This record gives sequence, structure tokens and C-alpha cells, in this order.
Amino acid sequence: MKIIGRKSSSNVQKVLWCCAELGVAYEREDAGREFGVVNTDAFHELNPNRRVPVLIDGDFILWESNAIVRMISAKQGFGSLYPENLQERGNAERWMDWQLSTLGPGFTGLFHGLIRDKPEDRNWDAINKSIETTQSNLEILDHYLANTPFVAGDRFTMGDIPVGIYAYRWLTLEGIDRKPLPNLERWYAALQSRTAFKEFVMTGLG
Ligand SMILES: N[C@@H](CCC(=O)N[C@@H](CS)C(=O)NCC(=O)O)C(=O)O
Repeated sequence: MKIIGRKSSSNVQKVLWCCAELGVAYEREDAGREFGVVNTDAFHELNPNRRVPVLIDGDFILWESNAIVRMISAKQGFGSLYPENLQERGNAERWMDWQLSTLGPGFTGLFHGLIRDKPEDRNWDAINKSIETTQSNLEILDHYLANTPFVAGDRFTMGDIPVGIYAYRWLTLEGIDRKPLPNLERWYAALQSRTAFKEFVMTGLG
């Protein structure tokens, strides 16, 4: 199995974290940002969106990070990362979809503004709006986590992966006036005790 994408990408990190949790072996090739590759014709054949990650498993090709996490979890972690119980699985899937539809898009303005843009180029209106949106989105997750240790229930599952990566980014970014999220912070402390999270996610912001 081959994973194409740079280790600094939040979407690639989802897949690397998932594989590490399951002890799945893979090769990885750098692509994206400083590594280029995504603009080549060969990469376009793999993913016409020109985005990472891409999974190559034999002659099967898959892009979209959460779809890749679901597939690896179903194949190698059925009953663990991929809940067998349909309600647990529904909860896991719901928070994965919510990350893509709601949390991720709301976070882009602050991440790009504070990490990618030069200080003189920062659009503070967009950054502040994104901070406000993300705080209020994470309050939804915090409220939910008041009644459950992990997003799908009592155990860590694939559902914790996409939102866990955003929790790291939110809680480690400097220069944000964050309001406390006690349930989310308790869940985040549990993620931080996982070796795979430390190795593949807690690697800095880039
Ligand atoms: N919805 C896609 C988004 C993929 C995406 O936007 N990837 C970013 C990295 S996080 C990318 O490829 N950016 C271009 C680059 O790195 O050159 C997914 O979840 O896989």
C-alpha cells in the first residue's frame, strides 16, 4: 500500500495516524506544497483535484482523506477503529463528515491567516471571523463530549481522527483568545496519550 502526500498536511496526517493505530505497513511518497508533484500529469491521473493524500492499494486508487481512513479502518480495524455497532459507527461517521463540512471550512481563514500569510498580509477580519466560527463549532463538540469519552462512545475510533487533528491545531496555535472547552480538553488529553497521535499529529503547524 502506498500513501502519497507530505507529512505536514492535516489530511495526510489523518491517514498516517490511522495506519499507525492499526499497525498497517505502507510506503509513503512526499507530494504537495514544497515537494510539488501535484501539478504533474501523472499525479492528475491519480487525483484530478491535485490534492493529497492519495492511497494506492494494488490497482485501486482512492482520494479524499476521510474515505481513505474509513476504508483502511474497515479493512484492518473492523470492530476496533471501525465500529461494528451501527449506532457507534453512525456517531463516528457523523463527526468525520462534520469535520469536512463544518469544522474544516470554518478553520481555514485562521490557519492560513496566522500560519501561511506574512504578518503584513494578514486579513484580520477574516482571521477573527474564522476564530469566532471555530470557537462556536468546537463548543458543539465540547457539549457532545460532556456525555461520552470519545466521539463514538467508550472507545477511540476512526471518528476521533479528523476532529482530533483540528483540536491539536486549535489548541496549539498562538495568538488566539480561546474560551475554555473542558470536555474537549479532557478528550484531547486522552488523544495526547496515544503514541500514534504524538508521532504523526503533534509535529508542529505547517
Ligand atoms: N477534501 C480533501 C482535501 C485535500 C486537501 O485539501 N489537501 C491539501 C493538504 S491538507 C492539499 O493537497 N494541498 C495542496 C498541496 O499540499 O500542495 C481530503 O480530505 O483529502
